[in-house]
Amino acid sequence: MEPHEQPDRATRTLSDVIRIDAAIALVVGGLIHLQLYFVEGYRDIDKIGPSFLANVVALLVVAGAIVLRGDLLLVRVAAVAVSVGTIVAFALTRTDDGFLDFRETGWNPRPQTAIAMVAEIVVIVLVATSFLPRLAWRRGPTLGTPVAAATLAVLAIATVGLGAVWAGDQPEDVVAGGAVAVSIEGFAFNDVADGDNVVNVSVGDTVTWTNADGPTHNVVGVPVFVSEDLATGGVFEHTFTEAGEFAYICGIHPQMSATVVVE
Ligand SMILES: [Cu+2]
Repeated sequence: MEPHEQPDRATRTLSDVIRIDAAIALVVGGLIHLQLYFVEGYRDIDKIGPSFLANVVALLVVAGAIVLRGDLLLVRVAAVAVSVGTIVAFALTRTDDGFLDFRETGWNPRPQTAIAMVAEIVVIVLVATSFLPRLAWRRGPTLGTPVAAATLAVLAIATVGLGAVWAGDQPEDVVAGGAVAVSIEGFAFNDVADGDNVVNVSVGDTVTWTNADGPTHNVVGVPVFVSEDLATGGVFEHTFTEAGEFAYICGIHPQMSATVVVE
């Protein structure tokens, strides 16, 4: 094709489809964070909760900007920056230092983490195609006002609607059993009796941990007691046969720490 020749209709349509898909991928990434915030209890975590909301807002604003003015370099750079930032934040939470005092391991929470990461990578790849001359994003007319308005309306309704549904869909309180019960809730270990993260028991007592959170947690008190991964409602028990102070953490979120004191 000659440099001055206009892209044919099929190529222009493809470029518009890619552009809308990039906006949808951005919104998917935002919805994942919105769901984690409301349903999975991330709103209870200092700094991470607000940062999830900030991420949702950033992804939505950029998605809207891409639909309306994806021709602007600034908008496309912002889309890539937000996606790369999300991936970097994910990676930092997997390091020993964590991110915003928060650590998480592996691909937890599943499957949201994997979906969000795929969405961010899809955004970066799709936006990158807009730098190819043939697939350049233009300011109309093929992506006209009706298409842009309809796309934005669908994305906005999906976000507000799902947000409203999720805001009302709190994890139900799980009543833990056992003589001494610890509820894992709000990314913390809470003695059911007094809410404290230290439980006092006598030798021979059994402590029962119940995961009342959305995300998976576990109980790691090496070498005395180690649980499997506990999904919501999952229960772990351990009977303490020796006196002592036993510190433990969640192996998935190592900032979650607590102690069992056996007398
Ligand atoms: Cu945990």
